[in-house]
Amino acid sequence: MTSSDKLATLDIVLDGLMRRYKERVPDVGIILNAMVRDGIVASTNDIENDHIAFRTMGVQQLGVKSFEKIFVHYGYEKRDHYFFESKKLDAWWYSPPRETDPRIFVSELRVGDLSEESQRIIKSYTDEVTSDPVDALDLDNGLEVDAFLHRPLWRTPSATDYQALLKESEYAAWVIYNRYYLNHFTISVHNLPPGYDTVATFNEFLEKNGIKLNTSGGKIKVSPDGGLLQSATVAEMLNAEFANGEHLTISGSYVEFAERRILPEFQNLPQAEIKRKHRRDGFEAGNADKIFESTYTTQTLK
Ligand code: OOG
Ligand code: NI
Repeated sequence: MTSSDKLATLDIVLDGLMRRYKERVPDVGIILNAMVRDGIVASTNDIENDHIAFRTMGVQQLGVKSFEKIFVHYGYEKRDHYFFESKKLDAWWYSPPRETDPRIFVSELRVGDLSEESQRIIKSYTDEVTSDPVDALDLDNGLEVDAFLHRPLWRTPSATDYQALLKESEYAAWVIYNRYYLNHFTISVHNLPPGYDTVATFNEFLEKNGIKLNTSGGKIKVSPDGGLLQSATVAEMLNAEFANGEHLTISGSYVEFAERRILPEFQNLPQAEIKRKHRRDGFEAGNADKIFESTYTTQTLK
């Protein structure tokens, strides 16, 4: 495959992710439509996707080292590692092959750090996957990869197992049910017109449109260098069907907003010359720690 074929395949995979995510998360349509209605963008195609995020289970045959093979194949490069001690998570971010593609943030539950009981529950599901499922995929077939990302890896969980996991790790419960569904996409606000080009002003627009924001650590999460400002919606609640036809209302996915400020060394460049590479890149552990809570009951039940 040539690299342009790989990029065409990446487009199929990203389109598939966004299509199903929009169906699952009504806030996406509400926000995009309001942006067009208010003339913030001429069309939704003009909205920059800063990054997308996935969650994984850190067991032998799954986790980041399995999942990342998909996007590394399309030209993504693995970058910094982040560690979240109290949430028992590791994460990495990946820089994209094209400036117009989203960055990718992938986290992984440190399953071995959980109680014996939670490990037993998780493994009763993940043990159904006996070898790395990504190795069995034809990564050059975009539709095959799209189908993989939206098909169950293990049996439908029981409501009891979901609730038991929720008590110890809300992240574990989220992944047992939602698997590789897109966790969020992120609107870059810094290239929007004045009045909407900061997280602070964009949050006002969101709240005027009835969108509920994650308040953990404050609505605006700011990196210590001041260059990366983020906010996020509270996850959409789903009426989810569990084993034996039981139903529970659980967290699905959410939407994030990012403002990447121009790096000090490029402060004097004319506005028209500013590209992605002139702005604060990467992620920030302190911000991420709070953004994870967009799917936690401390936010969704408030
Ligand atoms: C990811 C939370 C972190 C960011 O941009 O720092 C994050 C998650 O909720 O899985 O999205
Ligand atoms: Ni994010």
